[in-house]
Formats: sequence, structure tokens, C-alpha cells
Amino acid sequence: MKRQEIWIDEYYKDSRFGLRGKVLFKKTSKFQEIIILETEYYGRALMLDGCWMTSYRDEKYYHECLVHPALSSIEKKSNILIIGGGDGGTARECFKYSQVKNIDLVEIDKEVIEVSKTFLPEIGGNTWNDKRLSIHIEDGIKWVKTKKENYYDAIFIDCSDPSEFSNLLFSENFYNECKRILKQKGILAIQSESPESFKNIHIHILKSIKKIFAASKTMYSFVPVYPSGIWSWTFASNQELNFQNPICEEILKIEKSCDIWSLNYQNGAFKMMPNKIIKEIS
Ligand code: SPD
Repeated sequence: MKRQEIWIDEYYKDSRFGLRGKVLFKKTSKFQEIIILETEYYGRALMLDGCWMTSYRDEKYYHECLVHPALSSIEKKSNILIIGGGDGGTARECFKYSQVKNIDLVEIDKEVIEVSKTFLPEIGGNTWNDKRLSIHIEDGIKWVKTKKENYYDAIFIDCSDPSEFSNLLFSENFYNECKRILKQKGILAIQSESPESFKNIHIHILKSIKKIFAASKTMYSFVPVYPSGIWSWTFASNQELNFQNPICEEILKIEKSCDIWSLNYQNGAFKMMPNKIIKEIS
């Protein structure tokens, strides 16, 4: 039977953010409803529990901004943790650095990984066959508790918006655990929601991180399919952050490989904090 095109919207307060296309896959896993939509303009898109997670057209706006400011700014980057990230895009960007020896990808919902491998092969790319990748189907909150101090060089929180089962990934307890298992010169990178459509949780993240870590900085850019389009990524460390003079021999190669991120892009994005957010967090 020929698939019909339909509109699927993410509802946020009194607005909605929709894509039109054909549903390739729809299933409710143990944790959430998973939809893959094939659209003409955005390509394939993944929706979890009514929220757009990623699409072929705009995923690089998100994944490149989560990974490269972090990994280009730290000297050692061999052992990495990704919490969430079941579509493989964050791991793919990490593997661009030859120093990376191990990535623990901790995803609570194994169906997200399976669906991504099947329907979004362009996002994970070769990641799924890379021997340096260890996939753990596990709750990220439990995972960080089992790790010893000073363990990871970089931790990426690539989670969904706050919900019943992801709420704790936005808690101070969780950030404290991340701090504990992060090496002294390591970096934590968080998708820190939208200063517009998720303003309260965005401010909560920034304030919590500021309280817990010695240094933190937030950058702002776009992810077209997310509510309001404007999005943010927050980076934190137990020591000074170094975005101005990145320590990375491969930086030119990495820049060339990216569609969105570059040092220039990042420098502008770190200056984009809206005044109303500055007022609320200071
Ligand atoms: N509003 C959606 C926020 C989701 C952030 N994570 C997306 C996962 C992409 N790897």
C-alpha cells in the first residue's frame, strides 16, 4: 500500500512544530513512542514521545556543536562517555579525533539504537562498526554511579527534553556525579535546551552547573526542527576552559569535515547569550 504524507507536530505550550512526510516506522517501546518520518526537505526525522530528536537535514547543527567545542579544547581525549545519543551522531563526531580510544555509549532504550541503525544510517555512519564503541543499554543515572573518580576525559549529555524518565539527567545530583568521574582536565558537554522555549529548565541547568563546576560556558545556535529553533550547549570543567586557543593538532582537518561548526562559528556562538538570561543567572 502506498504510504500517505501526513503532518506530524511537536506541541509545545500553544505552538507546534511540524514536519510533513510519510511514516516509515512507528512503535511504542518500553520507554517511549518512536516515529521515523520520511520528509522531502528535512530527509528522515526521528521523533520520541512527541518531540523531534533529529533529522538528516539539521542533525549537524546539533551534533557538531555538542562535540567540537568540547573535544577541540581539551588535551587528552581518549576515554569518552555519551549518555543518550542513541542515533549515533554524537559518537560519529567524537570519532573524528584520532586520540579517542573508547566511547561508552549509555542509552536507556535499545530500540532507539536499533531504529537508528535501520532507518537513520547516515547519522551513525561507520560508528556502529567501530571497535572503540561500547554500547551499554542502561540508565545513565545508574551508570555514572558505578564509575570511579577521574575516569572520563569527556562526558556528553545527549538526552531528550526533561520527562518522567529523563528528569534526573537535569538534576544537581547527576551533575555532581559527572564532576566526580570527570578527570581534572576533562570536560562535560550538555545539551542545555532552548533559552526561548525551555527557558526555565535552561536557567536551571546553567545555575546548577555554575554552582558545581569551577568553570562553565554556554553557546547558542540553531537547530531548525526543535521548538523555537534556538538551542544551547553548555560546557563545564573542574579547571579553566580553553575555547580561545584550542589544543588540537587535528583542528584544521576537523573544521573541514564539518558542515556547521568551525572555530569562528563557535566564537560567535559563545557571545550569543540573550541579555534576559544573563540577568537571570547572575
Ligand atoms: N528538543 C529535543 C532535544 C533533544 C536533544 N537530543 C537529541 C538527540 C540527538 N542525538
